[in-house]
Amino acid sequence: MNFLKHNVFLLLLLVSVSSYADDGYRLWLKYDRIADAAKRETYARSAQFIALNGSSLILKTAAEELQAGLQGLLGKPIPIIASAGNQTGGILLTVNKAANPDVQRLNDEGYQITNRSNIAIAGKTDAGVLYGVFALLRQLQTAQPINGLSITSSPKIQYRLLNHWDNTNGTIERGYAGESLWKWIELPETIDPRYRDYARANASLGINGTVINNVNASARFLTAEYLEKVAALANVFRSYGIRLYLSVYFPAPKTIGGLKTADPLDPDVKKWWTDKVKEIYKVIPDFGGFLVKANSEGEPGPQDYGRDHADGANMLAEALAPYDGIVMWRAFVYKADPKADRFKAAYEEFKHLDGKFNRKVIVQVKNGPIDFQPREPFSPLFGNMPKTPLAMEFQITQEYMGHSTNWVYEAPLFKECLDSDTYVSRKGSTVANVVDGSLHNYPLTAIAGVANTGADRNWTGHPMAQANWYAFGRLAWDHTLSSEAIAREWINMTLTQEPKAVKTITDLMLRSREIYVNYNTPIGLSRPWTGAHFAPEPWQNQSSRPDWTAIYYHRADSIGLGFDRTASGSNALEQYRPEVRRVWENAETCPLPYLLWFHHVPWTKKLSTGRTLWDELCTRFYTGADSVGWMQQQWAQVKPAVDPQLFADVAGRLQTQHKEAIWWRDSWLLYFQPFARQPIPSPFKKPERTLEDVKRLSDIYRLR
Ligand code: GCW
Repeated sequence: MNFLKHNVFLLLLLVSVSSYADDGYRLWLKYDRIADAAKRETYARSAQFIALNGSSLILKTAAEELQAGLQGLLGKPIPIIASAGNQTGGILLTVNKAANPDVQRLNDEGYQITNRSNIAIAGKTDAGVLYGVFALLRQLQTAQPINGLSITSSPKIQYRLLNHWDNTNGTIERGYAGESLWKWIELPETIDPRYRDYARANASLGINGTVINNVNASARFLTAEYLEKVAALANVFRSYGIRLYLSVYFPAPKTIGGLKTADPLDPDVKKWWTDKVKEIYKVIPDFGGFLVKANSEGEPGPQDYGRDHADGANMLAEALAPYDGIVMWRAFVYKADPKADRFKAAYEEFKHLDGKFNRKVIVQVKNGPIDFQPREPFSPLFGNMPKTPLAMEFQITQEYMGHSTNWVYEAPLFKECLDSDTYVSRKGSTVANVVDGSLHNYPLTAIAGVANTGADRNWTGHPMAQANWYAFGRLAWDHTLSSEAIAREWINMTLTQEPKAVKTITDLMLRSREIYVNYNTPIGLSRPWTGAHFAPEPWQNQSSRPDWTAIYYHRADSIGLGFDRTASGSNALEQYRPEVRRVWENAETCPLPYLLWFHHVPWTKKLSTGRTLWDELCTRFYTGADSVGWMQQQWAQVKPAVDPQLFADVAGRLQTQHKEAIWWRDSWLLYFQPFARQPIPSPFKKPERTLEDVKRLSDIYRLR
């Protein structure tokens, strides 16, 4: 009796845990039992066993993931068997190299899923099968029909990576979800189970690589002691098809190698790197390669020795030559030149090196020319380096996007860049087609997302920021997916399947980025000055370098606002193709979202909306901030359909977001108003505080 009581209690506890306290840890891989019994039964008829044809590490992972997922969704155990024989109604996992012509058409990591007498998941490699397993689970998780299922899918980009800006001391540069996931002190002896959960979340999206340390790199990662720790992580990631990469500190041969120089053309330096690479592959046989930030923001690099980026990158590529590893060399560079336009820097330093890089080098370019702003035009390097593979670098972590208190769904931002037309050779030469290699026939293709993960229980700080990790991974696999489709998928797997709530949350997500831009940097404003990248400080005019002030970017004066990048200004527009340039260089045809990126516009100028610049700015800032109120109302409506703990968490963050949106609005407008000499137009009520008030607030936020 006691036993029974105890178990009933446990059962109740379990039920209440699974239906009420969602701490977000399980991400989109929840696998809760499908509530609809008929649906469950239909699925179960096609999932009576898993036949595993093969024994590799990754195939084993695939079978186990499928088994665990089905057990959860169907509520019963599914056996893994070696061969189906004549049995039907099961799931076959096969690496199919020769037989099936459809599989032949896949690329190495692609998969095919068919459902005839059995569900067959096939790929050319075991990784393909693993991705197929997650695709099938996604079908079931999102309640899709599986009868007659026939899906083939191949990733459009080869290297799909997260970049972690994690430091040896456990901090994360621009991380808003707690400390680093990697516990360097405990490694390699203690393996936190979370490393595996991290790997499976990534693999479920098709992410196949991860750079585990900050691009502002510590040389320590290349020491034998740290390599042992790093190798322990690689061992975990391997079974999920994820390769590990390291960011390197360019002068490491000096700092840890005892050499007098780190000159990339010096024979001793070359030898040091060759030996180091050998040492790395001894402990990590599938090591992915290096990511390098050099001669950027004070990081040393080849230019310190009179060499260029290609010299530096090629030296590392040569050291990697005997192995299957690559170099991702970042193009995020800009000099402290008061006369220069930071916008032009990457192009100026890299364009002339096109064709000079070793075949193992990919140049990694941020989506925009400046620095992960809420909205930027695409970097002019895309389309202008036909002989050098370019990787896309997006930022998932919300450095300029309101950290962990602002709900911003980033897929629309990623898509806006990927879908931009570079006009390289014909209409339709999108940035995505540059990055996926189809436009210039790149031999290597890559996409990276600066991770938003940390040791917070829910991984990403803001629970809704999980969707940004998700969206990055899904787009890295297939950039043609729509923001809406990805949002729906994620919501169905993660939050709720109640149709009205799904619709409401999808709407919220799709509008969230535009709302943020409106109260943060409307009409093409930007704000990449130093500090926490959080407090709005348009008045900031002092710094060690001009491009680390606010006034450098917005250029407000008594005439108008915005950075003139036409021929009468910095002429950055000349870096784009004529078709792009012609539209953007004319203030009449330049789309409003980019206007202040390229033009210094008079306060009184009438814009296409019929309002003057000043009135338009006010309208954007006010409606943007008010829209957060709308977000709050919408969120309130989904309360019955989502987990209470999650509901309360998001509701709290939305309250903060609202406060911050008003703060942003007031700061910009109170600062600009004396230049514009205009009243806040009706129907908007003028800010209740003064410029001094908001300045004080910013100071408080900057105090550490
Ligand atoms: O956006 C800036 C960040 C730096 C970062 C740098 C970069 C890792 O403020 O924190 O450094 O970009 O991308 O290298």
